[in-house]
Amino acid sequence: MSEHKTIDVAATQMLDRAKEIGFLTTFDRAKAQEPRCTFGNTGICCRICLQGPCRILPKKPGGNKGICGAADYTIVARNTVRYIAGGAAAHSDHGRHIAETLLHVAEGKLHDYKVTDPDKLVRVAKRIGVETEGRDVMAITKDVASAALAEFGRVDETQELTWINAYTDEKRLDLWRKTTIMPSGINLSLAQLLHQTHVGTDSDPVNIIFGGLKAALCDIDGQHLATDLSDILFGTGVPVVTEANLGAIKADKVNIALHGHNPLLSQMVVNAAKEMQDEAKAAGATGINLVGICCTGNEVLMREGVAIATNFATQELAVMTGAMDAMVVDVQCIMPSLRSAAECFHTKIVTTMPIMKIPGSYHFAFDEHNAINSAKEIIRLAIEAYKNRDASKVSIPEIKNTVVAGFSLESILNIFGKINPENPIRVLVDAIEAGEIKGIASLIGCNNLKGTHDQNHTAIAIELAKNDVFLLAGGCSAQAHALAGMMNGEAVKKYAGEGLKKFFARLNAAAGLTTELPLMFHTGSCVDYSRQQDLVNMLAKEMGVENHEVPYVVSAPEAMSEKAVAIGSWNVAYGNPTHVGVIAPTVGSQLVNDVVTKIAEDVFGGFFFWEPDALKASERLVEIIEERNWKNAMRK
Ligand code: NFS
Ligand code: SF4
Repeated sequence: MSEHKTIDVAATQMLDRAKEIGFLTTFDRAKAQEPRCTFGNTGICCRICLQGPCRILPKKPGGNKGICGAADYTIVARNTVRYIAGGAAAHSDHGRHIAETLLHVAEGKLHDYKVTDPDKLVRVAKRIGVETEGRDVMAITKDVASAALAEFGRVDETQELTWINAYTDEKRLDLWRKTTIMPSGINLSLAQLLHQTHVGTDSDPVNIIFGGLKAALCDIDGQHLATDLSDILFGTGVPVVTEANLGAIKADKVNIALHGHNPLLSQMVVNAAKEMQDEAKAAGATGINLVGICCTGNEVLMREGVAIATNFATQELAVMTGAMDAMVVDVQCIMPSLRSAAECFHTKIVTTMPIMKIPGSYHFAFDEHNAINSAKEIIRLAIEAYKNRDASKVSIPEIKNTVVAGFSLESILNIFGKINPENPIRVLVDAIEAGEIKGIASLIGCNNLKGTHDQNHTAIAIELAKNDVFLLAGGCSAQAHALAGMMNGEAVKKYAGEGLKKFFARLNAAAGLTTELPLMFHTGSCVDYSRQQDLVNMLAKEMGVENHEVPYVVSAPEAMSEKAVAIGSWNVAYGNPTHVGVIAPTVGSQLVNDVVTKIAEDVFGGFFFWEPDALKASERLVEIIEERNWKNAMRK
């Protein structure tokens, strides 16, 4: 529909605006990268040592291997698992930061953070085996935070990670033990994987992939503790109504975008903003308006109802509105080009973390010991910037959609519990067994400009909904649905199949919310995907089947980041069929590609498949769900 490769109308308007002012966006840069190098695209380029880059040139004598003798399968396997290492490092380091903060709260060293959800604290403590009876909140907090931190430094290989052990069923754990992918410590596994893939260490592709899966289990472990501890610190999400798209940026307010991933800072900005409306008014605005981008946006959406401005691929376009006064960023998925985008306007890009700086942008070292004051100073920077805003340059697309979000596992079960208080998860199982819904799909992952921005996210959601698949969503995928107006009750009427509509009608009648439930339940940021897996684990138990028998699929139509590779990989290890909408750089080795798309199913029950076509992908996803249902019926 547009030369711009996005389905988002607001984004299209802003891309025209970028063109007018001569700013080259990520969409232009994506075009400039074409055509891609086939070696890199298929994964057969190795740069692991300084003799490289080595490419696989099968027709040249001596060219069918790297200089060291590494074959295509070794090169492809090593490249793939190094993505996992990067992703798991990012997720778990985020988790470690939260754990450290929680420990410091327990030790009385931090005053701007507190235990907001003591019930969750107790639930998590019980789950991981921390004594709760007769103990005070801070003592429990200290033990829970210490248990989380212990996940990182553990080097005793006779021990196992606490979190995945506590949340995963015994059969699956045994399978991981048997396949030697059960990790002991996060740092250890990640270091071992880098060692394993060093020049001249492992050349066995299957062994390398198993090393990668071990790291992927560290990823879910780090994710799970990040979610649990964030909920303890900031509260567990409950359904909220808000809005999404660039129209959520307000011309008459000081606009601050919260972008990145870590709620430690963004939550403080939310808290501080509540107290600082008058300062914004004194500067001539009508108040402060916060909007979210990427997963920090999802964090404050879940807990505070902060509106979504946009998702990953269109982050520069929030600046193009000319009304963004400051963009406060922490870590991950923040485009370095934001600074040049900001230079066209008055916008301040504020980096806040010691490991994330952008040359030429403003760095404000965030200090947890002085968190609220740090957040206030950042807001003051935005208010100052607002004073320099050029009204003639402001053009905000008048596009925004209603969003119903905030579906933590607790809030999902709470809704089901309105129908079946004794056994909430039974509600979902009954709906599956009655054929009202076919199964469940999680729509996850990033934006990837190898395709059209947001197109496949929405197309797949529509197809699955039509086929009565109950949808969960997270990360930038959830934001795609929110931006497109699909995360509300209207979308159920428009897109859900008859069975799914009936299911929603029953839920709506019981839920007692002031709004209708949305077409997909937004479980939060990518670091929160353990909420989805926990639901699947509960389903398996209630259905009396194993994880890989649950009618459940995962789809990441625009997977992009290393984190996405790690997430996809633990999904496969859990037994989940995982669709990826871009052709993965494993295709350069038939062997490795077969291992992850076929053999994985024999071992774990989960597997990857690559399918850039939304309709074909949806058909396959529905088929997989139906096949699992059919097998479950046969077993009875
Ligand atoms: Ni997930 Fe969230 Fe978005 Fe991808 Fe990046 S923000 S952590 S990695 S791009 S979904
Ligand atoms: Fe080439 Fe081997 Fe070095 Fe890779 S590790 S760059 S294949 S010599």
